[in-house]
Amino acid sequence: MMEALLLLGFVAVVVGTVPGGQYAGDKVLRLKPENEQQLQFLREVAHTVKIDFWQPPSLELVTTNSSVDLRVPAGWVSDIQSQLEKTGLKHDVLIDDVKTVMEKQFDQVDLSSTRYNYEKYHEWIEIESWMAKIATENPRLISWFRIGRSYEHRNIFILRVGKRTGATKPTIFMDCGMHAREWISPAFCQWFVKEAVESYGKNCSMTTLLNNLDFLVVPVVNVDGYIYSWTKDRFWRKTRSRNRGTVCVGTDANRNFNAKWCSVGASRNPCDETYCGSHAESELEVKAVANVIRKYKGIKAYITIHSYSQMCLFPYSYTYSLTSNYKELNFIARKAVKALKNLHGTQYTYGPAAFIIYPSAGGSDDWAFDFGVKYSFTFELRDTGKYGFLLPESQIKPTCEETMLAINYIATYIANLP
Ligand code: 9B3
Ligand code: ZN
Ligand code: ZN
Ligand code: ZN
Repeated sequence: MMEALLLLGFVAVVVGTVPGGQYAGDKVLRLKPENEQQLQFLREVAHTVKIDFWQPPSLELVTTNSSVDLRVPAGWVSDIQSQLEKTGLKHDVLIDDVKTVMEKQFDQVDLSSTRYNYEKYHEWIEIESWMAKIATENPRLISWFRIGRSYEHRNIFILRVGKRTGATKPTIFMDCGMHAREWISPAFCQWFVKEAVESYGKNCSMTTLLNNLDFLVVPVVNVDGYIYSWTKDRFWRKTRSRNRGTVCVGTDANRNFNAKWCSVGASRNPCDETYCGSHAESELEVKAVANVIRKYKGIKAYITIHSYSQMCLFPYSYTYSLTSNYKELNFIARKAVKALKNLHGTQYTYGPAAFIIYPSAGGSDDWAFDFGVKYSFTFELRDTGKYGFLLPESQIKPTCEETMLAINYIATYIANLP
């Protein structure tokens, strides 16, 4: 018995240290519950097994006929698959072995040791020193500030990108990395800043944009979560703040904004992925973003970058009501996804989030909109589930290039407003 325990302990240690080892044999399944009975079955499974909801991020957001992507732990796969058959719940296997795909994620070789490689995913320390470097090397275009501290006392930085003119310019606020596991998001914010400095004075449309607009870019909002997704749990979504009366950690930053907070599509249970927090803006990271938007004069548009699903969303999420400028937002979203598609044919859906994904409150785009930033968008970048959060590095470039076209469309629209 003692030997068995020792062996178990040994296995646990080994599994815990191999990167991705803890996910060996895990599968990602896609299913479509078609009736209440199948939904009930899914609830029971989720109750007994710690399955990881990828899309949507929690059980509460699952409805009949919506598609659900789940990561099922290796030990439960055969059990759950056979139960699914019995219930008549059809499923596709999106990822056959999570560990294998996790390794494939880093499929880009680093050819240059001197230049920052924008086609790779970077850890927080690299991103932090990248910010300092790009800001000091481009003083006429970029300045950086600390906008707050994370729960674990790390600095949250913002880059202001745009030609210094002395006047206050119309400004576009863009944030990335609100959800830890959505790694393509910080990669895009970095790509955007790179494109800005490399194209200024060379590319006509980017030069005009930077002469007439400022961009406020937060490359990683949820710094603690991002680090945790690199070091402990690749599929971590929330912040890393401790909760009272439970061992469950973290709050969903995109349910913690003060927009009909926790009224729908969010959970009061700290153990859930969509936990809305103890109160609106309980998270320092959320407060930091909201404070900038409150205090900074001239913010005309808000853009937040997430993944995955390939969508361009706008308010509202917390209600099925349409905004007063619905027609204009829908027009902009349609044109933005059209521009995006032109490059590699990538298809995006677009519309008010409540209709297009799921109704949920406390989101940053809804809050910014109600605060007065009437051009407010959430992007869900690539892909549609083949790799999900494990989008390979070889897709960073095409993803960022096409997304640039959508952002460029929105920014040009804002610059040309009367
Ligand atoms: C969610 C909300 Cl609450 C919102 N206002 N806009 C977009 C979303 C979708 C993201 C989320 O937080 O679930 C996708 Se990762
Ligand atoms: Zn790196
Ligand atoms: Zn997200
Ligand atoms: Zn997402």
